[in-house]
Amino acid sequence: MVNDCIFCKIAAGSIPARLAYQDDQLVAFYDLNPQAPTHILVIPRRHLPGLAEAEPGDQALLGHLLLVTRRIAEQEGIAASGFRVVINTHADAGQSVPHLHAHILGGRRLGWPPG
Ligand code: DGP
Repeated sequence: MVNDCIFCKIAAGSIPARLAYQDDQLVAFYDLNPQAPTHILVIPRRHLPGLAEAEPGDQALLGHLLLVTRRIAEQEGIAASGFRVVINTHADAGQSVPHLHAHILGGRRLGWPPG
């Protein structure tokens, strides 16, 4: 837990969020500023600043996270119609919260390439 990290606080339950999924390693919650009809963030409970800071020892966690995004897409009813998983990493990608998070986006046709 990093004291000034908003996502650590959401994982700990000290900042409220509408949860979509949780287990012993991950928490998923609806994005405050949704960019699609379904927009959910999946984070590890343990503070990890981002994908660029992940290490070989995080392999199982990252694999679990990816499979959970699919599970949540199924739960939300967007697995068949299509969904996108995005991990913004560092400034050029627009990462604004330095705690690893995967966006799950769906429920409409998503443009490509992204802006
Ligand atoms: P990124 O730009 O990839 O770092 O995405 C950060 C996302 O986090 C952004 O879409 C808005 C969301 N967000 C930021 N603060 C909060 C919060 O307190 N609650 C929720 N539910 N989402 C938040």
